Amino acid sequence: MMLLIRRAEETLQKLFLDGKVPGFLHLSIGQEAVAAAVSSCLGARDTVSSNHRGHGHTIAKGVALEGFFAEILGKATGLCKGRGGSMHVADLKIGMLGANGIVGAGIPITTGSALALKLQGEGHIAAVYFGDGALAEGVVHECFNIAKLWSLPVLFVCENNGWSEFSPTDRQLATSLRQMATAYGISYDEVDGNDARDVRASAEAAISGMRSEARPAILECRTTRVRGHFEGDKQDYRHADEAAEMAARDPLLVTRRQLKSEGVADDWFAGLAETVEAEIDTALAAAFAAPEPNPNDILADVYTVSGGRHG
Ligand SMILES: Cc1ncc(C[n+]2csc(CCOP(=O)(O)OP(=O)(O)O)c2C)c(N)n1
Repeated sequence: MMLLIRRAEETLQKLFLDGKVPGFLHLSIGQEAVAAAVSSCLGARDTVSSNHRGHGHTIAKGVALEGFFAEILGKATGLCKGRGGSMHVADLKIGMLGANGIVGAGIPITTGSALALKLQGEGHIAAVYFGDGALAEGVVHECFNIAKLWSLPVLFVCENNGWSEFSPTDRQLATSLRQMATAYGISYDEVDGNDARDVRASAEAAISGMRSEARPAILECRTTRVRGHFEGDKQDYRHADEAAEMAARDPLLVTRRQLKSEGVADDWFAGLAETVEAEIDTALAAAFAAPEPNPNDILADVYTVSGGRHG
């Protein structure tokens, strides 16, 4: 899964350079272990939502790659008819409530979903991925409060990569997520977000508890944003030695080292790379072959303030 996410994003990166991707592109390269490990603990009826760096979360939840690429390329067959693009991919069929360009906005959506899942009483949970930049948003506090007060099964997954656009976290946050968790009485764990096994062990423990007894949990994953805030960001605000540190902590290499030490052969990795490549090639070819949206449909699914509906 981590390799699929990495290769899908590297593919998008090239397409963006060729001018084939409309809008902005925020890549999650270096953060793949969080999405892959958390999603490996989720079932089809569990829900997730995400932020502007959401490709990995969407792919890990099980999106059909063809519709995913078509969406980002703005095609009519995209999961949101090509209207959302990279920052707003949603697919309710798989429980993906949406990526979101507004920092922190996925958090109340997911908390609401957790309330619905609790009322259904079938043990499903909701998970939300957000960055450390969201921690200074007021809505985070409101959701921590209500999730604790109403015992909602929501897993708050913070991908703490130390950056919020071009500012380090400590320039904008007066406290820490650990202290916030203590203040709200929500169970909390901090893991190495670049070690998929570490993330999975913690997510699994939290989620299994949440299924039997609805309650919130917070998981803080220390991770690395390898690319700039968006594609094209020159990153001249970063120290040169950060790149070497990030390379050593690459989550794909961490997992590869773990598997190799357990005897997994090089051939297996080569076979996996081929399978992933073929999957991406097939999906991308279909997305490119898909039709552009019809301009006559521009008002379809648009709601007006007067309550009328076009289309
Ligand atoms: C409410 C709101 N404020 C500001 C912005 C502009 N903005 C976009 S991304 C971002 C920083 C996000 O940092 P973080 O949440 O840590 O995620 P990361 O990019 O590090 O993955 C900001 C401030 C926004 N999109 N929404």
